[in-house]
Order: sequence, then structure tokens, then C-alpha cells
Amino acid sequence: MTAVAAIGATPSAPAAVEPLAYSEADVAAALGPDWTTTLLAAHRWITLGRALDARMQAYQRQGRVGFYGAATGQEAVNVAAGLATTPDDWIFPGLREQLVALVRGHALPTYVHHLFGDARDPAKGRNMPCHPTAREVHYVSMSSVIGTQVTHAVGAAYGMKLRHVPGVALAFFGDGATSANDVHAGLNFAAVLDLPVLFCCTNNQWAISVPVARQTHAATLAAKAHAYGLEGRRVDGTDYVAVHRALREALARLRAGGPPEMIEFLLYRMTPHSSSDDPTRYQPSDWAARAAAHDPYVRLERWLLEHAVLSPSAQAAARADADAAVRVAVEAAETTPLPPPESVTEDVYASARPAHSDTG
Ligand SMILES: Cc1ncc(C[n+]2csc(CCOP(=O)(O)OP(=O)(O)O)c2C)c(N)n1
Ligand SMILES: [Mg+2]
Repeated sequence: MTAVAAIGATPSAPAAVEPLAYSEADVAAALGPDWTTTLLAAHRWITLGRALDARMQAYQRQGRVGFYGAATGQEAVNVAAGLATTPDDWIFPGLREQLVALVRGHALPTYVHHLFGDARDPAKGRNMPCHPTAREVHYVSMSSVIGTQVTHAVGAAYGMKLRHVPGVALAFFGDGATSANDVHAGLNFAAVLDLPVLFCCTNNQWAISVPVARQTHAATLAAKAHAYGLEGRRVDGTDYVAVHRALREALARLRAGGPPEMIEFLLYRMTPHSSSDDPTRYQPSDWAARAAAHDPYVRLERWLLEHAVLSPSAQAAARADADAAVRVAVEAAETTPLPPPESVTEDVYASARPAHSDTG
């Protein structure tokens, strides 16, 4: 069994955290005049993501949730994508982008109903936990088949272009997915057809137990875009300001009719791949310390506290509010019945009792 963070735990700040070396003027230039509002919102959302991840990993161990894939360490990308996109955009996620849906307006209790697979889960308990669908915020249910969401995103963008519908399709995929055909077909089609797609590669340096150095000999994953004639940039995915700026600027170029682009977010997977994984069997012993030094939450929080944008009492309130929101959502889910067995054929057959099931 793998250790998980205690519920609601304050992440212990390691001594050697890489500081965010920004002046306030730098941040204003990167994020615009509302930068304090943006950063405080980002801090609250990341706080919620941490509370959700800690609690759900513990609940999975208690047998209350069937499966969970944490996004701990990757929240800067998710939250910035949620804040930088507009309702017109479409999100085609991998395993760890649920916060994007929440930031875009998907209700936390609805997401938690999905995690518990109860009668109020929009997918009626039929999808694996952590594979939500959030139609109202253009968040498309992920497929567990690695990389397939990338061609889906490109197809959606092609449809948007043909119909003259505004918006950008954001395709999220991991470092491991860059070895999958769909990523390459997607990059190529998007380039040739000049589609509004932003390829967002979350390089957390592991594809379950395979380190990125055994995935590719390329110096960066962003370089994969260059082969298809596209712009590809690598960004520090644990630096909230850099991530938000990169997304904001790329989305602005795409909205102005620019070609598709790829951003590689270099970050650290701070948790097991999923609740089915034990990274102590393959990660080097210093990995956790290296990852902790690049914790995007601690890096952002330290900068906010040092620049008096966040007060210690607001920091404590953000944690308490996040923990309470998760508790309330869990209570609602655990008191909601499971979907009725007869609902299993809803949305599948025209009638609840398909003819071929009638043995009489
Ligand atoms: C086509 C396919 N091959 C293999 C798997 C098994 N598998 C599930 S997750 C995973 C690793 C994914 O790594 P990465 O793309 O880096 O994403 P991460 O989980 O690190 O976010 C693999 C190989 C799969 N689901 N689909
Ligand atoms: Mg990975």
C-alpha cells in the first residue's frame, strides 16, 4: 500500500523550494491589470484541488471510491487553463484535468457524485471514477485509451472551423502519450488543416513506471511539434505565472486566427500514477524531494505571502473552505442512492427492455 497525504493536510513546505523570482511589475506584465484577483483565485482553486486529491486518495484506500488519479503537482496548468479559457473553448482532457472543468464552472458536488458513481452522476455511474463528463462547460469525457482525446480535439476543431464557430480546442496529454499515434496524427492534421487547437502536454516525467528518458531521445517534447511545422514551447509547469502567461498568449494568438501550437509543461508527478500504482517500486529515492522543491502550490503560496497579496488568515480560510466544500460534497454523495439497475439501458436502447433480452 502506498502512503497518501493526510486529509486536509497542509503540504509541508520543504526547505529548498525553488522560489518564484518575480517582481509585482513582472506579474502585472504577464497576467494583466487584474493579476492579484487572478493569483488569489488560482490559489483558492489549487487549494481545492489539494483537498480533493488528499481526501479521494484516502477514500480509495478505504474502499469508498473505486479509483482515483491525482493531479497533485499539475494544478498550475489545470487552474490556469480553467481561468484563461472562455466558455466557447472545448476541453479534451487526459486523466488529470478535472480541475479545468471545476474552474470552468462544473459544480464540485456533481463531480463528487461522479466519483462515487451514484444516481446523480451525469454518467449514471457507468464511467470509471475520475473520468467525468461536463457538457455544460465543454469538458469531454476522457477515454482511458492513451492519446485518443488528441484526435477528438482535432476533429472538434475541424468542425468548429467548418461551421465558423468561435473557440479553441485544448488537447491535454501526458509525456507517455507522445509515443501514441493519435498525438502525431493530431498534430499533423491540425497543422495541415490549420485548426484552432492548443496541444497541452503535461510532462510529469513518468508514464506510470516509464521515465521520460525511456520514452524518447528528443531533448524536449515540445520539439515534436516542430516536426509538423508548428510552434512548440517548453514552459515550467510548476510556475503558475509562467503557465498562465503561456496559455493566455497562445490562446490570444489562436483566437486571432493563428496556427495551432503546442506547449510542453514540464512538471513533477507528486503522487502515484493512480490508486493502482506503487511508485516506490520504480522511482529513485530522491524523487519526492525533487518534486517537493517544485511544488506549484508551495511556490505560488510563498510568493503571495512574501508580497502580502495573501494574508496568513486568508491562507487558512482557503484551506478550511476547500476542506469544507469537499466534506459537504462527499456527504451528499454518500447519502445518494446508486443508480437503479434498470437505468443501465437508458441512453443505449430505444426502449428500456431491448427485444434481444426477452428470453420468454
Ligand atoms: C493505448 C494505451 N496504451 C497503454 C495504456 C496503459 N496506460 C494507462 S496510463 C499510461 C501512462 C500514461 O502516461 P502519460 O501519458 O505520461 O500520462 P500521465 O498518467 O503521466 O499523466 C499507460 C501506458 C492505455 N491506457 N492506453
Ligand atoms: Mg506522464
